[in-house]
Amino acid sequence: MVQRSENLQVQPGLPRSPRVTYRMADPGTALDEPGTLAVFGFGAGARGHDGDPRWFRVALESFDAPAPIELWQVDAEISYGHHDAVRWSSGGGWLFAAIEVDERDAGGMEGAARQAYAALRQFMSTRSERCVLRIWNYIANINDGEDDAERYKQFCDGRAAGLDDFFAEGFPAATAIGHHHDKHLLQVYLLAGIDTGTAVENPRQTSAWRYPRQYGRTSPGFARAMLMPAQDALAISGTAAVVGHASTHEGDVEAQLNETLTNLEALLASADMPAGFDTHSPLKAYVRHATDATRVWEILQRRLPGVPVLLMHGDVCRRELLVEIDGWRFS
Ligand code: 3EB
Repeated sequence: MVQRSENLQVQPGLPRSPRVTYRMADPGTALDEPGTLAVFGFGAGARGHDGDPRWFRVALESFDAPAPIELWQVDAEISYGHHDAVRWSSGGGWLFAAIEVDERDAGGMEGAARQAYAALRQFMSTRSERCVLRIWNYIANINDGEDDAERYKQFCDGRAAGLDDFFAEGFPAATAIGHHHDKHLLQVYLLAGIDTGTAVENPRQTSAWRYPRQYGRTSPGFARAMLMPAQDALAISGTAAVVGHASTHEGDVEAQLNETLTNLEALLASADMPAGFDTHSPLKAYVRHATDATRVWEILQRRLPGVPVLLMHGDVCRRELLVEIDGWRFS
């Protein structure tokens, strides 16, 4: 549990978390708005402003057609630029940084992960917003390969090598999802700030960095969620039907989704957040099989009415897992 005197209190003096919203809008219009830190498009059809480092096209298709864009916005002037292979923007004490690596330029999956994380670590050492709170990883064909040669496990090895001791004081919240857009493309982006957040674990789940050896040589380094510095939002990591360290309900997408929702509720309770999600809690549901999308959408409509959920076509990092949810809970 997060140590706090009573209920969750927004911490005065610390910068409010960026607002995260989905919107049916033109990316150019969103980029022109004051305080826009980042704008995300989804899928091959997303058209943005490739010259603007704040524009990022996620290599996953949305089941919504046309897909909305995602906006990160703060109440501050924004600066942006490039630093070697990293593109970034900053304002109000917040930092967005992103990198894309072609695996062919890095000797494969493990090398690409090492290169991406080493580049981000090097870039972060030049910044004052040094506390990485949340990271997203989109990985081609994540479940290809057997056992320790599975690409997700190679990714975990390379990530740890590239990070070195960067997260020695604690892991950020994270997502790692597979895409099929371009088989050589690794995408990594992050949100960092000046102040530290509070990592939140889920009492129903073994912490990922303590997963036993069967899940790979290198345990995945991420926290289940991150309470933002001002305690005005919870950044929720990719959450699936994992109980303890085991995958549950193999082959049953509906039961996996219910277990995932139970995990999300446990996480909110663990962070002292009010139960449930609302219209200001943007979530993403990643669905492995397109044939499950309608079923997942129907269940989410019923269980999370009014909650903005972007339904994405993506592979969870264990091949038996059929659905995963991540996102934000603003207080
Ligand atoms: C799990 O519960 C699902 O490697 O960064 C979720 C979130 C998962 C992040 C990561 C992996 C990662 O273990 C997998």
